Amino acid sequence: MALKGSGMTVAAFLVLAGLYVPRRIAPADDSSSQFNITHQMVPMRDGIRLHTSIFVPKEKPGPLPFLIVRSPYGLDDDPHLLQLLDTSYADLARDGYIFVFQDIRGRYLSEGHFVMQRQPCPAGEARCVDEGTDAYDTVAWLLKNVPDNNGRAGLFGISYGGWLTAMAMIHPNPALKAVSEQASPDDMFLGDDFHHNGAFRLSYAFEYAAMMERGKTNNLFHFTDYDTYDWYLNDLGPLSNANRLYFHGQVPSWNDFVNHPNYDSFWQSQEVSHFLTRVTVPDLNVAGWWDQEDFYGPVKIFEALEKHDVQHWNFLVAGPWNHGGWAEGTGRQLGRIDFGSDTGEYFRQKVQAPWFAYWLKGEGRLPFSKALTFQSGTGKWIAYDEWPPKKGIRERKLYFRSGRQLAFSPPAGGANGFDSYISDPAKPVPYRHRPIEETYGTGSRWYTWLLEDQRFVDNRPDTVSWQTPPLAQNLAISGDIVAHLFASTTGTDSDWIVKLIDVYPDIDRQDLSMSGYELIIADEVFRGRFRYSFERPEPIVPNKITAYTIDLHTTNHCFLKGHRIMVQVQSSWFPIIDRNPQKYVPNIFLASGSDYIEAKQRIYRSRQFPSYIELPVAAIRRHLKTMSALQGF
Ligand code: PG9
Repeated sequence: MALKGSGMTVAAFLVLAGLYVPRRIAPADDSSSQFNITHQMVPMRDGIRLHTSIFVPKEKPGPLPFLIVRSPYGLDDDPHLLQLLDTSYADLARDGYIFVFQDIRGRYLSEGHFVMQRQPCPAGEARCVDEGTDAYDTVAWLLKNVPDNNGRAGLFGISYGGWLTAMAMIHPNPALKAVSEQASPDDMFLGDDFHHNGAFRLSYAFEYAAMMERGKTNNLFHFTDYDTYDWYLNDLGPLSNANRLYFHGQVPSWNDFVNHPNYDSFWQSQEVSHFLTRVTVPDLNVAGWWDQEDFYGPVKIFEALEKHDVQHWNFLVAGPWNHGGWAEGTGRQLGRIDFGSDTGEYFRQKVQAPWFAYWLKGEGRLPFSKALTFQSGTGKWIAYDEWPPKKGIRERKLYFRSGRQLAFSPPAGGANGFDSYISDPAKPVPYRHRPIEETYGTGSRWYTWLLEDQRFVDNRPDTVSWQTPPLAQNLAISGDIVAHLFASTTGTDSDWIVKLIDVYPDIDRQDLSMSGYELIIADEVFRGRFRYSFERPEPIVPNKITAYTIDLHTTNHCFLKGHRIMVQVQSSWFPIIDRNPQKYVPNIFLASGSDYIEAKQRIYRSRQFPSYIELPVAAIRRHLKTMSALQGF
């Protein structure tokens, strides 16, 4: 089935994003392929053997470098791998590499036991194995056993594959000469797949744990409702029902979620960036502005490495993509949004392929020097010498004002300036248009939900919106966005969801069907109990005006003349985020139905309590060069 605008099949997308529901296909006809394919069980240092497929190009004269992809989602399907080499990896294949695809420990055809994001070995434990040692041993084996290699290896992957790449960087095999971490999670409590700011990513975490930990191959959960909004609300109900009715303690990650509701050492010790205290190998970090799974991760990993980048080996590319969207299709369109050029093809041809060729073959030159980000709105690739950029950026505060307006001048009114709504956990705000198909199910619209038109909620009684008048001129933001809310609730816990939105003109002459479209540019949820500390949550004092600082992350976007800037606030985003009971309980995973109560929310916009969004407004800057200027494209 084609995903709108990209022409990619869901199955192909799942492989690239790392997630692949295996299909049985007839074996590859080797004779017609451009590769000699062999399958090996490669031994690791503890004797466990990993299933590894090696594709040596028939027509490319060696010696060649290796390009390795490691995955938990099943790399045992040669026709499919050949299809990838013809599409996603076509530019790399054209340059000539020995491609290596490996099932990780405990998954698909590999031996051993799978552990969700197996932790790196403690220093000095010689017998310990982890994903880094497995990558190390794989490179060593390949160098010795595959003829006509040039002694260099590269490793790359998306999401889980990106995380495996990051793990391999901690103590890399000396022959590992370049890696590309793409959409790796960094911190599963603060910003990636399983939680955001302590708010639990219910539908994702539930379905992912069920898929990964009930067998050696992907095993989708069997829903009894097509619209999982209904299922999570009525069949599951409070989170305490998950083990009682469905998992029965047999899904290890679910037990971890229940046993670690706060940011304790379990989560802290998994944070990827704290392992990255050296840049051991050149790394191309890749992120998508509309990544529905792991946007926080690649940016944090880039930032962590940046502190140690003495050799100038750390790079960032961010573009108008969803999770893994740079890897297949043209990348011109995502959901309803047309970005004006083939951004995915551009990345694969002009960035990824030359970048690997430079490090692994010593050919050509680097396509950019530090960060390359796509500015949505204007549709331009811009090269920067740092990210977030500082030169030419002015931090400006966009204030919530009366009459549901936003303005760059602060409100003048007294303490009573606020807007309010009722948040009722019995009727949570859907995070995307219903029906909400299961995440990785047939026909799922999961992949583009962050680009859905937000008009579907802006007239709900439990959502509040403020907006500017139509802009008199373009306004570009490049860098980090932060929401500062002053809010109160009648409850003792609350979620605050903030969305920064680009509202298209009331009548859009360029494309009438886009008139009034409300496109999310930045967004985040914050679970109120963690406002002072993620380690030690505290109840909110009912009706007390409380300050919240919510990181809306980083982007490069131009609000065009005639568009408006909008901010929406709501207190539920269901079922991607579990319902906050709104009554403080020590552990929401153990809450019962009666703990879920209605609350009256107020968002203040007065002189004393001015809620605002901090925006990195970019001046028109002469020192910046677009990619076309840099490369003469
Ligand atoms: N987002 C997926 C994931 C990565 C790492 C851990 C858990 C889930 C993925 O697409 O691989």
